Amino acid sequence: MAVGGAARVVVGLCAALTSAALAAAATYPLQDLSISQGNYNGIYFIVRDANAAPPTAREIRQIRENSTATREFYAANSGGTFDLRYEHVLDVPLTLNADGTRIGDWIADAENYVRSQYGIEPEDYHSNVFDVSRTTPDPDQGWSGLAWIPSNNYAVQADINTSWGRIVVDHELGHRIGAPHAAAWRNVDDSNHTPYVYNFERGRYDVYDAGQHGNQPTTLGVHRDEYGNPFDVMGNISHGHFSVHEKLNDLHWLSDTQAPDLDQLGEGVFRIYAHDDRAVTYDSDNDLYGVEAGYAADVLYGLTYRRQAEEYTPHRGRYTTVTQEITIEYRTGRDGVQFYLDGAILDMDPEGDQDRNNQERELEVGRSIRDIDFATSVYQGNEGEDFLSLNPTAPRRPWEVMREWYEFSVLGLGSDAIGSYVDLVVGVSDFVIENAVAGDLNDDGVLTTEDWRIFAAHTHTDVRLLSPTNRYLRGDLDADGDNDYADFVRFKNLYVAANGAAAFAALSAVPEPASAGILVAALAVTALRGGGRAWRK
Ligand SMILES: [Ca+2]
Ligand SMILES: [Ca+2]
Ligand SMILES: [Ca+2]
Ligand SMILES: [Ca+2]
Ligand SMILES: [Zn+2]
Repeated sequence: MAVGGAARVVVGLCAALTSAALAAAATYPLQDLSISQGNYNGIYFIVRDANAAPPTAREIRQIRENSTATREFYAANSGGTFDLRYEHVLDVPLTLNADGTRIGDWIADAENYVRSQYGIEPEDYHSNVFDVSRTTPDPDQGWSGLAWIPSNNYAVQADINTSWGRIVVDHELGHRIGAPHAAAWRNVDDSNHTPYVYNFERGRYDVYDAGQHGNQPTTLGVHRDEYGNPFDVMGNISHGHFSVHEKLNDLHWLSDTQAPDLDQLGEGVFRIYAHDDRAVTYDSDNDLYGVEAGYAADVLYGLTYRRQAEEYTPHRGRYTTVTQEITIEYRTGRDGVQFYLDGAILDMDPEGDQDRNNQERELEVGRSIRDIDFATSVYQGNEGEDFLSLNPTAPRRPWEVMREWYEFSVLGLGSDAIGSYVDLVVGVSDFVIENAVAGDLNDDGVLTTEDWRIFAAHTHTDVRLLSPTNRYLRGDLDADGDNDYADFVRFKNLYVAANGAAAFAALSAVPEPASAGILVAALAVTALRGGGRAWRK
């Protein structure tokens, strides 16, 4: 564990990279690199009843314009590595049922029509987009759009000329290239889900109450809402970018070096750039959409790590160890960082309510969270199931599940030539430090002259760039980012309480903070917090 080490500040790195980023030429997709990277052609099928009027030239022009919006969206998302143009926008009249619904194998009929009437092979194309807005939905049809995986087919029932229709077509194309739904962890308390927290003092589960228990991103029985991410086109409502988790794992638009494993980096201050602010550009000679500058190779667009936690396993009647994947990202214009657990966004913000559309999910600037504050013991509730009916055993305490953990503090926002960014402080803490004697700055369990030496050595230093634990270990006992007179008062009171006034007086033999020395006579006894760390909630 590296708590004692100086925090590594990697933000300075960026100055050198700026010029390189500026010099970089625009990025455009190459030919067919993979399903999600390359320059592709698709066919847009305008499916209609054989007796209805064919689409007008104006309607086809409108579809072309809408496809431009899709191409720009995908250029920005992919960092200029994916582009799908509709090579053909085709009128496809089919015989429909009397009520306007589609008959049995209508996709095969539509493809065969294109083969026979236009001499075009649909399977030679990356995407077959079926616009079925001119047909009637089936009575039990639950979808606005649908992708058949694996195949190149996806259908859109929504009107492509509306903003909803454009979300649907971009969402279905997302499935076509490998993206799953964008989920969220939500502590919904309704007829389907009852979230619980474990009351360690009383040895029982209590129904979660935000007012009483504070913000908890993953209560027991939490709902993993499959479409619940309000920022992501693969959720249900927005036209926002794919998440870093998807760009990394499913779409391969970002690499492991751009969203690296935090376990390999360790503690430090990390500058994470927004992954959703690439400026789009168009190459008219080659009819290609790309971006003015692709994702920079040597900056961070996110962080990832894996950790061991426990999950309740009903058929075993106990908690079992699981590996979780955490992803951290920043979106431009947001006021903090977003955390994802196994690809689903966590709610790190006590603001906002339980509405799935609420966008208060970030860990905001100025706030901190520890790894053990979320999801050390989890159970994903099934719809209509009450977690307590499973007679669950007690979870372990968070620091028993995780003996060592990260703590995150969001320092601030900014922007430079590369883009907008957030600075995130990452520290490591562990059970020993968490439970140590207050004022014990060398973490040996006792308050001695050695702790005073450390305190004195850091007097009047600025420790804001350190994690909460490392601030504390440098004498910032009141957690306001410095080691100053107020911290001295705390240290003195702790020391007197532990070793007596005479022992503290004897410390004058060792170096003492200058201003504190002057004011020593004026010290009043200040009410002390109980043994815990000042930054602890
Ligand atoms: Ca097809
Ligand atoms: Ca907020
Ligand atoms: Ca000590
Ligand atoms: Ca302080
Ligand atoms: Zn979907």
